[in-house]
Amino acid sequence: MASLPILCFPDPKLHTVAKPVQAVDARIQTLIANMLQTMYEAKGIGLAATQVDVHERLIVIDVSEERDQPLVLINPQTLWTSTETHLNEEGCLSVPGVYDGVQRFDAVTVSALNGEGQSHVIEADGLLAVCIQHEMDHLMGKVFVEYLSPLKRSRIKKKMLKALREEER
Ligand code: K2U
Ligand code: ZN
Repeated sequence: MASLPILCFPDPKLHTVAKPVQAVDARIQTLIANMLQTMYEAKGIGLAATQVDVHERLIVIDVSEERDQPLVLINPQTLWTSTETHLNEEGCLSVPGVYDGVQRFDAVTVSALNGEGQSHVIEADGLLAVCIQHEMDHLMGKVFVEYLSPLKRSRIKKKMLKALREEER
């Protein structure tokens, strides 16, 4: 297993629309293992393949307290969303140090393949529902800062580019 580098906003590669996974084969299963290691090491609760510069529809999530209940969603499709929504404070491994409110559906139902290629349906609410929506946005090339005002987004972009320049010095 290996930890993978995570793309940071405003890297344009984060805006790539992911393609469907064609086969849940050994390559994908290795990628799943590496994404889970990357997510746990970064203390995240979700990670989309887009964030590790692989543009296929694959998400890993673990919202459990003990960090021992990984969820794999391959080619996820939204089947249902609640009418109710709430504003939730979000962060993102691709935008470190930035947290802000995003309006999300309270509950969602999605279908996906698991790591063995079997189809499953997930009925999610609470933090899992928020995380699924956040990760599925990544697969569509959308980063949560795009829900914020242009002024906030511009300030975040400046902050991330400054941090990148300082890192490269
Ligand atoms: O996609 C990601 O970057 C992972 C997110 C998932 C998430 C975002 C918002 C709401 C729920 C889940 C991160 O795991 S959120 C927590 C976080 C953020 C920054 C750094 C470490 C952990
Ligand atoms: Zn994110």
